[in-house]
Amino acid sequence: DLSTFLTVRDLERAARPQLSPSTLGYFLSGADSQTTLRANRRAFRKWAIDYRILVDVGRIDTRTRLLGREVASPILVAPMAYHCLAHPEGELASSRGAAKSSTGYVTSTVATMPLERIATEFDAAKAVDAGPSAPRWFQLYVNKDRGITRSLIERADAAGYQALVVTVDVPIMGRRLRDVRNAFTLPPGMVAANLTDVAQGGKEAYHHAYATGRHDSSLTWRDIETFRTMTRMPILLKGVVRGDDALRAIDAGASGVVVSNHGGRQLDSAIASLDALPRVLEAVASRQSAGFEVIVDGGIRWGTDIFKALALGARAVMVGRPILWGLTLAGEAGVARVLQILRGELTSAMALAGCPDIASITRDMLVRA
Ligand code: HOC
Repeated sequence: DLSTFLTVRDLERAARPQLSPSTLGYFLSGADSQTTLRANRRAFRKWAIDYRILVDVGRIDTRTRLLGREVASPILVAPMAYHCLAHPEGELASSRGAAKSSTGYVTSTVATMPLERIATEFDAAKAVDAGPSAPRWFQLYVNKDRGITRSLIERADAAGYQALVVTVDVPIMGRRLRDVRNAFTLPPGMVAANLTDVAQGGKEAYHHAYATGRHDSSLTWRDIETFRTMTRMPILLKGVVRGDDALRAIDAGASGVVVSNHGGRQLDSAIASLDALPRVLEAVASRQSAGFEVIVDGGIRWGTDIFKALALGARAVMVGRPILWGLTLAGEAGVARVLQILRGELTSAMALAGCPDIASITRDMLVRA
């Protein structure tokens, strides 16, 4: 009975023993000493909510706008690899869980289901919901063979994805010690379904083979400008932590950035994403680039974390590992439960803080803890 899980932590506690040590290690790990992994969580504790009293909160409205469209809430499912490690239906189940919760979903290049099937599943599940639209975006890893990259972009375009999220914090793979020690690999028969260019299987994890073989470490700003000319989809850069890089993203034609350090899985000792958010916003504001979206991910585990990110100025948040815990426990329904918990907690936080809508979650709602 999923209603007995009251918090994301409850789901995590129950999901962990269901996974093999190798998969659990892959999902949980940060890079090296995991300093950034921990810093992402700690950053939220540095802020306290300076609540208002005697505001009419009889109706709480979590709707907001994202890339010019109304969305039901400022929550998106982050792109994550290999959902079939958590549940046999993999991304088909997670995308249905998101769609039925009217929550935006970002399909990973290294999904274990074809991006077209994920799109169809998401749209079919969404059709039963009468609420505002939930976006469906595609995350891109760039291949050395730009023909393959072009084909991925064209497939995402053709499948009706509404934005391209280019990951820019993986010039090389971060070293996750548990993965090295466990010789992490995909089980026989499981593949990165959208990357049929590289022989898969064998004893080395696909993504290591991909990272050392086909993944392009020479990606630069010029490539982002090129991608801009290749698709109708707006482009967001994921993995930005510096103000000057956010400004360059605007110059390169991006429509937004995801302030992120890849869940602490890439550069260990990188700045926590929530700590990076204010300076990115400040830089973007200096350019007065209306409509440029700033999203944040990394360490979101409570509705109050979402509240804090929004108060600092983020347009929306991406949620990663909690989705995998829900998926592990109960597939689509588990993902929906995670999103219900987070949205419920956000709604409660808004009521208790005297913020009936997203626009009222302003910077003055936070003080240093
Ligand atoms: C470099 C090509 O996002 C993770 C994944 C990494 C997938 C890398 C694939 O494990 O954080």
